[in-house]
Amino acid sequence: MQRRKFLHLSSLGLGALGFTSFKRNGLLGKKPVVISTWDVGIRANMGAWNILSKKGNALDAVEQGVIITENEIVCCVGLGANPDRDGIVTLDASIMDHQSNCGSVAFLEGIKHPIAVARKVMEKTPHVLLVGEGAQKFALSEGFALEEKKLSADAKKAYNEWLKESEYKPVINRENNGHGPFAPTHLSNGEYNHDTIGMLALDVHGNLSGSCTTSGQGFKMRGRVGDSPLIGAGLFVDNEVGAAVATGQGEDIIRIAGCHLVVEFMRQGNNPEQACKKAIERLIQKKGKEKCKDIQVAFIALNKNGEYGAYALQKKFNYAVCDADEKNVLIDSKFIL
Ligand code: SD4
Repeated sequence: MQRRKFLHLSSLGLGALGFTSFKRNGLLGKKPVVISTWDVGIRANMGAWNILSKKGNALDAVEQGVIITENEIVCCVGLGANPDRDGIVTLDASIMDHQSNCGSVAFLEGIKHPIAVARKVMEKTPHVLLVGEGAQKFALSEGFALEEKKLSADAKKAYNEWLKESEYKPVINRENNGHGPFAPTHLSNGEYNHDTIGMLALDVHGNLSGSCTTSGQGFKMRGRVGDSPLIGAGLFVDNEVGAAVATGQGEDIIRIAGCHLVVEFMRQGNNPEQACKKAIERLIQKKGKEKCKDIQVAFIALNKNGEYGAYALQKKFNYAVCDADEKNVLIDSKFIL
């Protein structure tokens, strides 16, 4: 089931990653590694690797990595993403470092880089989570620009399409098959139906950090906040053990405190893949197999030794891994259903 696609960086026009100089320099300490959700992670990993390969720290790497995705209008993350039911894009993001410092923002409008605001919340406030108007006010006070309230062309098209039916019921975020009411009308290639990137990194100093940024579910109820900005649900880092980040149906990730659970399973001696699998099994146990058929939930995890793994409820979840040996590869996750 696990298939590795070796992506040729040159064919992607991405240039040299610095792997050779990394090897030549013979870095001491831990071998850095970065992993991230979905195939957009391939490009995001490049930004993170740029920092990790120069002995930079994991926190900078996970911030700069996902900023690349937030900048990509073609992706479902950031201000180019699908709006809520009122036609407004609202963003959630979180970040956590090796000292268990964390920061997040939720229901944030008009700011291009929520992950950078989340980091400011972590570093400059006594709080962990700022939401809505308060989060935006804080961002502006920190010098972030207020962007024009305008949907991207793709999001506008998808929203207009959704408005035809505008079924006002809880969203079934089926991210795995590209069909159904919330299918990826947003993108032309028909492959994507996800709105999130989560990233975990281990740096040469042996420290772990993680980040997660999302527009949440397209056409969600106004004010809805998912798992991504909730520490312990969408993201968790414990530098003694490992780190995990989630994607998929946020409500179901929250109900099992998913990422904290994955890290605790690693603490009990499971490797990252086993830990992710056990968390998915817990969800099935709580929710029932039948009700799990219409949702997707996936976790990726990285432990202190640089071992990584993932598990999903359904097929068609993949994640990108970048380290000095493997280069930058996309891996199809194992799944249960
Ligand atoms: C959420 N977990 O807001 C996010 C959605 C997601 O790919 O992961 N989409 O529920």
